[in-house]
Amino acid sequence: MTDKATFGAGCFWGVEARFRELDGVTEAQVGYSGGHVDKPTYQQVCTDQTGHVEVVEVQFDAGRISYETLVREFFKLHDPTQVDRQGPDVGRQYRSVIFVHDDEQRAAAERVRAELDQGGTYRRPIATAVEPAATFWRAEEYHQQYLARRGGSCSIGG
Ligand code: MHO
Repeated sequence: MTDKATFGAGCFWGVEARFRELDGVTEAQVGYSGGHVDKPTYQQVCTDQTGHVEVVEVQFDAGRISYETLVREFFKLHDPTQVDRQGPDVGRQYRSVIFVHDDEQRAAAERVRAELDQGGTYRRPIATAVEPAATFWRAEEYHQQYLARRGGSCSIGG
């Protein structure tokens, strides 16, 4: 059985590539979530006017990797203290957010966030939001597995 997890951590190209590397992650696709326009396009989302975040929707085998491990990887692959931006990419579409699919995911996400916030890992407070999952709109095909197909890397996560 596969479960679903959804994360926003800046430009979705690099985030997708990182999640795909994890054992137990069976699928990952990039898209937009959390906004107020149906079927948003990349151009629309780029304007920061639709309210959407660039996200990665991960399918995983909970028998091989736990949701909590995914949350920890999410924190590692970006800087969660940045507000409404990630590295050179600025705007609310790049904000740090965990879209949770049930109460168990919410509890795990909030627990890990609190632990890292209080554990002295970061010099600044964690800005990551934990919000209920909204409609996931799959991004245009040319954005799927972008780095794998094009080579190169994103500004985050090397
Ligand atoms: N600065 C990046 C953002 C792309 S990401 C899909 C670029 O335009 O190359 O938002």
